[in-house]
This record gives sequence, structure tokens and C-alpha cells, in this order.
Amino acid sequence: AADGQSFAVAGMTCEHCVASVTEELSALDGVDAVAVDLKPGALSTVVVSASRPLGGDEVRAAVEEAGYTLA
Ligand code: 9UX
Repeated sequence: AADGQSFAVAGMTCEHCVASVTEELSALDGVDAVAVDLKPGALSTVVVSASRPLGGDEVRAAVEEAGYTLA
């Protein structure tokens, strides 16, 4: 899942955070894979691979639904 759109997410500190964000983003239409580079105390990098271009608003909504903030 190295290919995809990259987003910076604030507030993720543990593997449960990773699971929550991955679950929400995976539910978006066309998403094939979600890869998270967890950086506790900093901005984590989330790479979303999808069969279509993802809109920033839908990604933001999914991240916020999981309880985090799109930087
Ligand atoms: Mo537990 Mo990760 O509250 O924020 S899910 S540390």
C-alpha cells in the first residue's frame, strides 16, 4: 500500500488509534488499503490507496469520525 494519497493526522498515539482510523477510511467507497505510519506525539502519516481520487472532505469526515484530526 505504498501507492496512494497521503494525509497527516493529529492525535493518534497507539495501535487502537491506528485500527480506528483504518476502519473508518477503509469504509470509504473504492478504498483498497490504508497504511499508517504512527508517530505518537507528532503527526502520523496515513496513506490511502483507492480506485478513485478521494476528496479531502470525505477523508476529513472519516478521520474525525474515528476521533482524530486531519492536519
Ligand atoms: Mo487509546 Mo490511541 O485512548 O489514542 S485509542 S491511546
